[in-house]
Amino acid sequence: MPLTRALVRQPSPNFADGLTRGEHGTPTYSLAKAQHERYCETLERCGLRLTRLSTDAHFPDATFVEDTAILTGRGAIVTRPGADSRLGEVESVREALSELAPSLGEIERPGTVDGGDVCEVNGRFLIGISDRTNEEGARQLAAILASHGYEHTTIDVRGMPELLHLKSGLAALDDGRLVAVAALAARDELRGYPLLRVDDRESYAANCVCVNGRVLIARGFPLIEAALVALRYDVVTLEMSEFRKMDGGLSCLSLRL
Ligand code: CIR
Repeated sequence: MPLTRALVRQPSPNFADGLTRGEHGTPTYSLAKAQHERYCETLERCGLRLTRLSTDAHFPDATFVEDTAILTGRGAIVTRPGADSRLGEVESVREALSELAPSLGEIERPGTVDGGDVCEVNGRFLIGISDRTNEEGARQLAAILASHGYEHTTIDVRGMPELLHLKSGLAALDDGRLVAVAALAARDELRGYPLLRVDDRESYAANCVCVNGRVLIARGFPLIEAALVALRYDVVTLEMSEFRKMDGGLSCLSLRL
């Protein structure tokens, strides 16, 4: 089934006040806004109709909408983000999703789940346990998914501090191939999947997004771009420098359904 819609939220003027490990400098708002606009245009070119949520200065990380919900082919699950400063982001997302998809449930306290820890591949959900997604949140999510016929695998990434979320180092393409950083590619939980291993120098680019046959990747990572082209994927590159400064990747800027 092709994707038809996406929720996005442009960065707010105080975007730089969001959470970050600060490894890549301070973002420039005007640049982030321009990069976000290119991202939105690309989603539209891939056939998606966008719902644009409004910005709210109380939530400088709210442009990373992916963390606030899990979308499945059968409906949506609103999360409970693991960072306190992000908890309130879900309200506007819940409201917007109520018009677009049936609700399958919500993650409840004391569970926490960030959507960046959840990767669907061929109807199975890989759920990362991280500093943001706790075991209780993963358990609740797995139970909701199971009640709608979905299987899951949990992957504990707490020993991998370089990954904020599971999907900081992992993506699933439309055909079931995984794109993964070396440390994840070696994990038993991912054995058996066709897999493209990302060179350590390009680990940021593992977080790519497949939309209706196109693969969107961060610009400036020639090895992964060449590898995807060699495998005959239709690759689109996007400048992501300002979002990287806030520890965000391509997938976190939209919820796609
Ligand atoms: C945060 O630390 O929550 C944000 N600055 C970045 C979230 C990125 N989200 C994602 O990778 N799914």
